[in-house]
Amino acid sequence: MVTATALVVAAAATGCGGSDDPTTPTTPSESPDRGAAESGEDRRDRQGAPVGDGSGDVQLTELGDFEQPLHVAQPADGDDGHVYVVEQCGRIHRVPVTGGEPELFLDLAELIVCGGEQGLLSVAFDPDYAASGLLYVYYTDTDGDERIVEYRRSPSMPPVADPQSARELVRIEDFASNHNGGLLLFGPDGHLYAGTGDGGGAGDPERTAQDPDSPLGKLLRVDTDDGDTEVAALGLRNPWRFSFDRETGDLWIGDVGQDELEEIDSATRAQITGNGPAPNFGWSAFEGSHRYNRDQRAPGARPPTLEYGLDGRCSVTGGYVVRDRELESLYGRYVYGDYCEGELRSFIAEPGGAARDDRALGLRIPSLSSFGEDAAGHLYATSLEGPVYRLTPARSR
Ligand SMILES: [Ca+2]
Repeated sequence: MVTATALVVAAAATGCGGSDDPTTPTTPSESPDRGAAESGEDRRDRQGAPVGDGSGDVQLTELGDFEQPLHVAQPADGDDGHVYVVEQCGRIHRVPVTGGEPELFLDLAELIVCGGEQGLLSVAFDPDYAASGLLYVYYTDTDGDERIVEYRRSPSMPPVADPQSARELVRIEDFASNHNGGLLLFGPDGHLYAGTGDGGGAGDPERTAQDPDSPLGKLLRVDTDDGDTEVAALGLRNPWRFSFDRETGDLWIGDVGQDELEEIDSATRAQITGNGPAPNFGWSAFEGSHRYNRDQRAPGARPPTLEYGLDGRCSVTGGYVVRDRELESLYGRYVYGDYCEGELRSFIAEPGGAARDDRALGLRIPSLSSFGEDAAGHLYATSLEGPVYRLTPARSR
């Protein structure tokens, strides 16, 4: 049962763009090109490989019902057919993909503050988790600061994380309850990446996003040995969810916007993991393609791959480039959605270029809080109202 109050609270969870600066009127931006239908022969990626038409043939298969779920992950070995569902208020459940009773894997409820955009925000498993038993969580602690902490699996069956094994890698002081980033993912180079928000308030008040010395407003590369961090990308407002294309290693970020524009940013694998300058996505010199803080400069800022105005939508939920061969209509397309509207959409994924053929899939998930991908490339989506889904081929008629 979802009450109106719960929805209002939930609406803040992903950094609802238009709501955090009441002094600035929300001005509808001009409607960005959402992509005209293209002929079949144009539906190819930059390597010339065919991609899906984005037209459907996909259904939502419910995995279970949880308390404010906002992330799904799985160790690289598939963990005997189990995925892990993260609940905002601090619990991680180990869940059979084929259905069945969830097992409580880790409970951090006493360590975190939960509500709005705060809480336990993601889990990532060491690429060698089967042998090492190491996993990493990102949460806002009871002081409202961000923490990245390592845990270790205990030898029990079913497996659980040992709460006594906590080893703090990163602690980031934060000045406001919103814009906390929150996703941990291992990249194609085997390093741990973390998305951080600009700290919060509205309009980048501390001017953190373009400050190379601030850990806020960044994509950070985290050394899991000593907790050292490097800036992998900057100029981000609240990169709530990002992903790496499992085939190309390219980076995709859903960066939650301020008053006018939600944006999806991208960069190639080489631009993120190579030795060149960290890609700059422009905030807060720019909101999407619009100039924003005129006292800020963003040298070499990259325009968004896609931006959209707040016509019933409020907060982008970044997704994945689909590499599940069973989802033929989505193959090679970037799937994303909006927290408020909940409509799943997709476009042809070419990092650095403008989105092509952006279109609705015909599925809607209210309070769409996150996407997730398992070790085999199957896609999941969570609703903060409870359900967790796997995207599966539509049943034959
Ligand atoms: Ca914050």
